Amino acid sequence: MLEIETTRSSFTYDDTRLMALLKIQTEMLKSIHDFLYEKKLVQLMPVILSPITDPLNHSVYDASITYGEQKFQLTKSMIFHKQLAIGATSGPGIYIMSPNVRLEKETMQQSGRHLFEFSQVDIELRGASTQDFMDFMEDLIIATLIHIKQKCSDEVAIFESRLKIPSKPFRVYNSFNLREQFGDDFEQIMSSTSTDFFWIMDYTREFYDKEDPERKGHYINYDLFYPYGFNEALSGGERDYEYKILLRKIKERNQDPQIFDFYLKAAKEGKLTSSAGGGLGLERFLRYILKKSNIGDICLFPKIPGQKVRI
Ligand code: ASN
Repeated sequence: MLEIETTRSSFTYDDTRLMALLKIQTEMLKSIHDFLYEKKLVQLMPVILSPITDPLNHSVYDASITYGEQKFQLTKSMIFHKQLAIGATSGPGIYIMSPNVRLEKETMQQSGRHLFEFSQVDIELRGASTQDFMDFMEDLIIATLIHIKQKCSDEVAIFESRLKIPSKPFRVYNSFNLREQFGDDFEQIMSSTSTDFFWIMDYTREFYDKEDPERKGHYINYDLFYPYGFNEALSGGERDYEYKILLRKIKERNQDPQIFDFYLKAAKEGKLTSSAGGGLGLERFLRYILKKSNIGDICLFPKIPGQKVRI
């Protein structure tokens, strides 16, 4: 018997449940890899330390270290590496099984879906539009759920979860309209009242997401949501990649362009290109598959904000 103390409660797995969990996780990862392989995407190794990382759209504690003369950030997402890699390679796209560290505020403990160390499959498609990427991800989600249903029905049953295979296309909403209708908690309200996956478009976000050239203050981006209250699955967008636009947006956010010098130099030299992408949280996908309200219950070694880590 292996006992794993997780978040709010002390959840104990016996061997059967732990092995079932890990088998489902293994098949989930295999299915994602197989799907991306079939689509001829190439895989990059993860970057864990970098002079720059995703500035994110919400505030987290600093996670930087100094090595020699240089300061590094622990990766919050590999967005800049994805853009540089897409600019430097050919083919339809790239992906990374990317470990990310985001030192979330303690209040995030209540969400049931936040880890301060987690992994996402981070994907970027060359020259893709929003529609291309959404279509691609819907196929990936459906293929993976079908695969798990075929390979792991006994294991899924142990968790008393039922897997419904969604059909395409998923419904699409606009964040401004939803906020007007439901207030600031619109994502949770929508997710809790939905029985199918859905997209929300047009979030005011980081400088690398593409601003709509025809509608100032609007963005060509998206989040994917789980039904039954499981909330956010993925965020991403089409990208801005032109030097002047990136520089303007960095300055508008009072960020220091100097910090992004290498990335901006690449943009100035025309080495970035048009793409769309996003990151699907892997622990969150597994949590949804097993319908666990607490993400700590599907991780062997969870890092829950505000909770002491034992190993
Ligand atoms: N991976 C996301 C993207 O591609 C960014 C993120 O995780 N914040 O847009």
